[in-house]
This record gives sequence, structure tokens and C-alpha cells, in this order.
Amino acid sequence: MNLSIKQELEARYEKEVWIDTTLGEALENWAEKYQDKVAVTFDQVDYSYEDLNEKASRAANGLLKMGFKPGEHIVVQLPNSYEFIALVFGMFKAGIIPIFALPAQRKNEIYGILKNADATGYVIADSFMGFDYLSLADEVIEMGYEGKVLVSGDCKSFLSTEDLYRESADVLVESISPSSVALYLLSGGTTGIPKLIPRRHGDYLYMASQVAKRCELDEESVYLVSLPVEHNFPWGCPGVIGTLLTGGRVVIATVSSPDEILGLIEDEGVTITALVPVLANMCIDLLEYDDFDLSTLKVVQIGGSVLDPNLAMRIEESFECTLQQVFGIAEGLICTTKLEDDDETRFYKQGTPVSSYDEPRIVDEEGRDLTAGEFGHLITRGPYTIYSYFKGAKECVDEQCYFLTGDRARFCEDGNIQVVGRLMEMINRAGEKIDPTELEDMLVSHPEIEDVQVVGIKDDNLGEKICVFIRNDEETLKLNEIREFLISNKVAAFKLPDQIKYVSDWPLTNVGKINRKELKKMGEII
Ligand code: OOB
Repeated sequence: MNLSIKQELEARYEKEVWIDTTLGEALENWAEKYQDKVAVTFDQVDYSYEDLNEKASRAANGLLKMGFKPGEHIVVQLPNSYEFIALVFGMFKAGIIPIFALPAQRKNEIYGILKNADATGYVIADSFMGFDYLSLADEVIEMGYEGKVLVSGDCKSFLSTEDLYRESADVLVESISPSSVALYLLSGGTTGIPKLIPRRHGDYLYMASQVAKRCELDEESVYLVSLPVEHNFPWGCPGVIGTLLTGGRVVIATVSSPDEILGLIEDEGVTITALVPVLANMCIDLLEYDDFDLSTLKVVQIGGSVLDPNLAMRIEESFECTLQQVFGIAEGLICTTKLEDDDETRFYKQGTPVSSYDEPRIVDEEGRDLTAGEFGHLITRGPYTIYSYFKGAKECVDEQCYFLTGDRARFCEDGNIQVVGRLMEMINRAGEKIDPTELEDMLVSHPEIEDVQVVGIKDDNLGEKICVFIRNDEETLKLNEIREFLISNKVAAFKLPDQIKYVSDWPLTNVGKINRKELKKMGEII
């Protein structure tokens, strides 16, 4: 990375783009502006902007009193809740940096994160969805974690988060720069210890406000947190932050289940929510035999993994609202379609960057720019995209400061981006490169195939072989029937699948994306 390029870019963003407040100050401003207007609804209780600001201030003072210092790192692994939002804003106010862990993570990952981050605190709930987090805390301590443990609920011998909120809500004097790190998000990936992504106050606020504009949020908007809130999508795209900065109301779902999500949309008059494709599909299944009044819903955002155009259309039909495709990375760049985009764009494309300062490019293996229509590697730089992970774990930008997404994408003639999958997911079968999405698109057009994934499986002779996974309780088609179907659709012989497997449910990652690495493993078991 060329440091003088980075400095030039940063000087420009600081002058022209970033919002000159911290997230903590932002909450103070919102509370002054919106006062007793409801900011958050959780578990049927409404909390005003003033409530939230007060609780956050108490948390900030409580944390400092407990001995935490500005600049220290605390891993927060709480379920979706009002407390998560209040506590994290307390950290923003105190200049303590939260690391957003997911409730589904277990000891190896959590210990790895605590250790890599040099965390001095770890916040958990006592239990959630039948899982005992106190035992998890015991385990990470046994593995060598030496910091404090704070528990929401029955804390046993650990510290209680309730003690934090007993402190005074008097204004704090911590002076924090808007260009300092506000929080760490975790990088995707389903194996290994996630890398920490530093996101700064001013650029995160800027990103959330840009996405909020794309979603046309206003003070009447009601945003439902359907996904785990620690994920960048429901937290800031526009998510919790984008909704609060426009004076809207955030409703929180505790578990990402279709009945809870659809029930809350009806009960709370939700106008917008964000889902991953698998979850949207599950909601559609439920809508087929259960009635929910979704008439307040205006926008369903879908992102996180490739959305099949057929599912895209069914989403609009079933939810009776506008679909907004969102391509995003926790490391920065967010692209979305616009609400007024035509059908072709909404169903097939992932939109355009939310900032005119974003500089996405599609390049070939030598780094040369490709023209519209050609697929290549998506790289990007811009005011809210990182240059490095915490402690420089893995180089992630090129010499000119472009972040390497690892995604395979193209620009359409109209400037919209289309992302088709991960570059590394290209199957390499005896040296021939096969794009799994091409086969998937073809296979879903078969009347007996609704849900399909194609992955490359290790093979001693071929390097990789092609395995088709079909989600269906019955094994309707045989391998040779699938091959014949593809042949009749003029698919080249070297792209024909070697193996077929049926699953009744997809293995999912912590945030509900289809876990393709797990599928690869399942494919290897004969
Ligand atoms: C979101 O962020 P991450 O960091 O969990 O995952 C990023 C990766 C991308 O590199 C891409 O491979 C995939 O997830 N992805 C999509 C996609 N959105 C993300 N692939 C195809 N189509 C899409 N629409 O997943 C994320 C962050 C903010 C907003 C939305 C999603």
C-alpha cells in the first residue's frame, strides 16, 4: 500500500465527507432532537430517545468506574436486545471499543477473538436459546482469558451489567475524535478466527446516513432488526444507526425466525427490514399457509449472499412491497438498488455504491480494468472502506489502496453492479474453470428443482469435481437425469456434475448465509 495515496484520500474524506461527530455525541444530538419519541421497541416495551441516551450515559460512567479505560477493547456477545444498543452506545461515549461477536460463536472463536483483540472485557447473557454462556465464559478463562466478564441476567460469580446502569448519567468528559476507531466488526468466513475490522465514528455515521437516504427513511420509518444485530447489515445499512439518525423507530426481533419476524411486522407496523435470502425464503414458506398483515411494509432489503432472481420476484409478490438488493462487505463498500429502479434492476442486480466517493472497479488477474459486461474481481476504495484489519492481519488492499473483495462481479451497461459469487469458488475441474452460479441458474429452471447449490469437491484425479446439492426431502432426480437436462440446455461436457446430494435443510453460517464450506465437507463424505 502506498502511504502517501492513503494520506491524500484521508485528507479529502476528512474535509469533504466524514461526519464530524462520534457515535456517542450523535446519540446526545438525537435525544435532544427527538426527546420522548420512541427510539427502540423490544419485547413489547417502548424506549424513548431520551431513555436510550440516559441508559448509555449510565453504562459509560459505569464502565469507567469499573476500571475500563478509553481505548480498551470489550467483546460483546449479547443476543438482540435493547440492552445491546444501550451498552454499545455507552462504550462509544466512553471511548471504549466494542467488538461485535455473534451469539452463535463458541469457545475457540471467542477465545481467539478475545486474545487477538487484547480484550479487557467480555459481555454475555447468562443464557440464550438454551445455551449456557456462563460455562462458555468459564471455558475461555480456562483457556487463558484474564479480563473481566460482565453478564446480563443471572451473573453468578461474574460482574453484572445491571450495576453499570446504577451509575449517574452525568455528561462525560471523555474527548474522542470522530476519526478514531468506534467499533470492530468481524470479517466473514466460516472457519478460522475472524479478523477484526476497525470502523470509525465519522465514516460509519456517514455510511449509515447514505444508506438511510437510499431507503428513503424518515421519522415515520419503523425498522425491524431481523438478523443478529452485530452484523453490519442490521447495525448500519441503514439498520439501527441509520434509523436512529433519521428519527425513526427500531423494533428488535430476538431470534431470526420467520414467525417472530412476520408477527412483529404485523404487530409493530414495520416499514422496512433486512433479510438474507435463506431467511426470506423461509418467511415465504410460512406466508403460504399462515396469514400475516404486512400492509405497512414498504421495503425488504436482501443482501449477504447471491439472490436468485426467481426468489427476488417471489419476495415482492409475497411481502407485497419493494425489494431492495444490498451488496455489502463489513470492511466497507455498500451498493444498493434504488426503490424506483425497474424490475430488471431490482431482480437481477445489486445496484450502485451509496457514496459518490466510492471507487469500485472490476479488474482481471493482472489488475487491468475490464469493460461493462465482463466478469472479474471487484476491488474498491472509498471513504468508509478499510485499508487494513486490526494488527494488520492479512494484507487486504493493493498498492493504490483498493480493497480486494474476493468477489466475482461485473458492471452492467447501466452502471449497476452484479455480483455472482466468490472468486475462489470457481470450480477448477481438471484445469477447466467452472462458475457454480452458471450451473445453479440453469438447474433452478428445471421444474423439479427449487433450491440448489453447486460446489467443488476435492478429487485426487481431477483436482476438484462438481457436486450438486438439492434441497428437497425426496430424492426426485438422479445424477444422469440432471446431466441429460444440462446437455439438452447445451451445457459443455466438462461442466457436467460428477455427484448429486440431497439435503432437507442448508447448513447455515452464524448470520444465516448458506455455509458452502460445510457443503464442500458434506460432499467429500461418500
Ligand atoms: C455482508 O457483509 P459480510 O462482510 O458478512 O460478507 C461480505 C460478502 C461479500 O464479499 C459477498 O461475497 C457476499 O458477502 N455478499 C453478497 C451480497 N452481499 C454480500 N453476494 C451476493 N449478493 C449480495 N447482495 O454480507 C453485508 C454487509 C452489509 C450489507 C449487506 C451484506
